[in-house]
Amino acid sequence: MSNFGIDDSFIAEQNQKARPWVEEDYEHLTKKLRRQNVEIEDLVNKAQAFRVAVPSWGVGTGGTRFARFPGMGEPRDIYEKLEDCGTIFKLVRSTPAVSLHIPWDKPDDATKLRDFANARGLSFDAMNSNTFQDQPGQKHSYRFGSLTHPDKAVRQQAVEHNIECIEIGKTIGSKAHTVWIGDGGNFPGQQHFRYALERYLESMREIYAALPDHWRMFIEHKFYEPAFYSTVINDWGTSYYCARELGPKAFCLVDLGHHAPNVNIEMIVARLIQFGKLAGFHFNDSKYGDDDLDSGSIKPFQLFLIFNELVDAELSQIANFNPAYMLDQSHNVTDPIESLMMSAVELVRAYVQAHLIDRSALTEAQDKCDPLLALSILKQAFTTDVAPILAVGRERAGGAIDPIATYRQSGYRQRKGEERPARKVAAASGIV
Ligand SMILES: [Mn+2]
Repeated sequence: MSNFGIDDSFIAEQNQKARPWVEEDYEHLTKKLRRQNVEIEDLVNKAQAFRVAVPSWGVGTGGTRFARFPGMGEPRDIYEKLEDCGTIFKLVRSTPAVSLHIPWDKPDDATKLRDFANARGLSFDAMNSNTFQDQPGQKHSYRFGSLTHPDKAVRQQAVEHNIECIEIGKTIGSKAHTVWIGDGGNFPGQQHFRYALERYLESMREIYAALPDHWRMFIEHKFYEPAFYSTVINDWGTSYYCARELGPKAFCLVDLGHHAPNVNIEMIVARLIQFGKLAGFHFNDSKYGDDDLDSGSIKPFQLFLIFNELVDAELSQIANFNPAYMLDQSHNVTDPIESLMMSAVELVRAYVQAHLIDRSALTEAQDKCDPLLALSILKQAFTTDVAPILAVGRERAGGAIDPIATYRQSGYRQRKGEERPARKVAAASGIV
């Protein structure tokens, strides 16, 4: 049985309906930007060049520690997850890479998996290990930690798992390995802070030694949860220290949800860029904690300010500046495909808007100590509606002018509901 997919002619047909407004708005925006000495075609090129990876676990419905409400036609294995990732890529065009989580996505045959993905135009982004939960048949438990556990045998098991992830990654064409651990303590006195960090470095050195030459290692910090009193890799400073200790292939990954409320994340980004250790991002948004809400849904201005730093580094041609972008969200009440598409679009929007900032005027305002003018220069870029640029960029690349409307019109989810009757055991829904 061949599975349903949205074909190019359907997308083209849907695009025809939207073309009149796109053309009108694009023409208007062309004139508006020209008054600011900005050539709109340059921004379309920027929009088309932007890439963000989709996490395999993002296409399944997420959950909280209270409950999970499965959606219709959820993917039941890694092949069905890739099918959904392929659909997202087809409509938005900015998401050609998928990030796997092992063992959730452990392939029976890694070569077959790679070929399946490649046939859909997909490639593989960073690998992700999982030592924050126990798997069936596992010899040692991670209940009290993994890479930092006091027992050497537990640490060794966790190290070997990470090396296994790298081995799978080599076959499927991945070039990075992300390590996030839930290790920490729930009570004062439970863990010796210095010893735990020493053990972390000892374990990570073994994993680092298994990295192929052209690979990068991403260290993901998080200030709390699942440990509620202390976490071993709790902030960017600790992450930076470890990345420096490990060597030139180790970098610091920023997950937007992994900071205390109101922390100036864009400044952390600037620091890591300056120190040459920015790995990239796990994009999401949050209101209270690690909420894993859709990117740009709560603090779009913060997202823009982060991209301001990224674009500033890009335009300054900072050496070895090559951040990896990935979405890391939990879709509890929406269709995951719709959320991921909208989030990918929000990132391109912030990226294009950041390219609209008049940087020489901003530098002048900074040098003349004019905060009001500096802010107004940022706001002018942030309040410019770049939707026509994004729509034209997608359409020219064969994607949808309106990805959500086209997706809904296609009946994809209903068809998957028929093709994928729910299995008794639901897929793991953890999000990091
Ligand atoms: Mn993350």
